Amino acid sequence: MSRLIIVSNRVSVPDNKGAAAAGGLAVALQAALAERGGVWMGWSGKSSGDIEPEPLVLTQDGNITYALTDLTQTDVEEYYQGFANRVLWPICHYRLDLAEYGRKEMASYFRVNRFFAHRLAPLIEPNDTIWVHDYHLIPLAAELREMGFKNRIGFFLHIPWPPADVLFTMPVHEEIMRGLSSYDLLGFQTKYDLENFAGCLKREGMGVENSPGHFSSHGHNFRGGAYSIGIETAAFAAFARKAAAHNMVRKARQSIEGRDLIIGVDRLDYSKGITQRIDAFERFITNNPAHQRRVTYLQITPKSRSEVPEYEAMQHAVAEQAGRVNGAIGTVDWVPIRYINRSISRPILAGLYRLAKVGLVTPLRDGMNLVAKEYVAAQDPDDPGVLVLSRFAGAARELKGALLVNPYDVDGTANALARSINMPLEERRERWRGMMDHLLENDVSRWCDTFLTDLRAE
Ligand code: ADQ
Repeated sequence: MSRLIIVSNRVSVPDNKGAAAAGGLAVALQAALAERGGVWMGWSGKSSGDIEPEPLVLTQDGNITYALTDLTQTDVEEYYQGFANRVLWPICHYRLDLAEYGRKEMASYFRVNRFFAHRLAPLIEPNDTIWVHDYHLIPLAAELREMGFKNRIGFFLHIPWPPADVLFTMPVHEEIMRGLSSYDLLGFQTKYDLENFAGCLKREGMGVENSPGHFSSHGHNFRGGAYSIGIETAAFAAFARKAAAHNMVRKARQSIEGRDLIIGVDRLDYSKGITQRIDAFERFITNNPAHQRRVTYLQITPKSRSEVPEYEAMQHAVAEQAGRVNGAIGTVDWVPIRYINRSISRPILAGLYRLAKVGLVTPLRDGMNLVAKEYVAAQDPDDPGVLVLSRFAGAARELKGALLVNPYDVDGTANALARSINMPLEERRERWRGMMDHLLENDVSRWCDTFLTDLRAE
């Protein structure tokens, strides 16, 4: 079996907290690396200021080498905060209004990808399989090909791929499409994303689809497929079963005092639909006064990308909105919304999901959304809660037992909340069982194996 090289913007270097601290994706990739031996390369998250970063810092753990590089402050601002997070992220989430395109950010994006390729090159052996992750590193394969590497190189996109009319608003869309054409296999979360990609290739004759999933473009033949990412279902369910004993979970149970719990868990990001969700919760209470004082909505939202202005503005907006709604519908003995800005360990998160009668997952657009899957995996089989899920999350293609909602439709989401709180046990069990069986079968290890098997196939 050939060695594996994984390249992603950020790298999950194991620490002494062990697997419980890492998310399912990190655990699955580490397992794939441990099985085959190999390298995981990426950005350290640190800036080298205005001097050229030092050589890669290598850390050996068994047969895995972790290889980290710093980036100059200019590249942190222009490549990461700039092009990746203020151009590609909003465009891939259909937010043209938020895209801040600039030539120097674009130049930095391509420059950092070339820099990554040059740093990685000495570690690559002829038979290695290379797997590149996510929108930060689209041009990496083209850079490696330019340097003469003939290895099999695959790419997985964790976020949505937009239709041509959206993508083409980005002035460098053709370079981005050319970058994708240098891979052997492109993985998308859903077949809708794959169809959008095929549409982008065909629209202005940049490429052709020779047969389903087989493309030619910019002088290369390559394949594309839908590989829906999963979670570590069985391990997460085990966390949830054991979590009742955790102090924090016990306290949470006491504090809801027999009320029904609705839970939302998201990074603070405009794609997650948090403000629309708070509106829907308020509407649910005003339309259903019988539920006043009988439910608590817990929204757990760690800050993210605070250095990007749109995210900073959102921190204030969401906190203010939660405060306003609490003021408007709360009573002296009832705080309707508990809003927490902290990261929570996975075992405790699993316990909180299990306490909740409703998992409210309503992104405006999401590649997959693992919270939806985690919520399902954490439920008590005898008394499972109900997943209310946005139809615009990739997970909606798989989780057929969820109540699907349009997050832009505040009344519709409020009605789904009412329906889920009142759903009979039998229906809850039936909806949950189908989803859980699906998640047990299609877990993150299977996703990883399937992608790598297809990447290695000629
Ligand atoms: P994200 O946009 O980060 O991922 P998501 O899939 O929901 O979105 O994953 C978030 C992860 O962070 C989950 O595992 C969740 O448990 C964790 N998390 C969120 N809030 C937390 C908190 N307060 N404390 C601890 N953990 C918390 C991107 C894409 C998604 C895609 C994933 C994986 O945007 O669409 O599903 O990659 O491919």
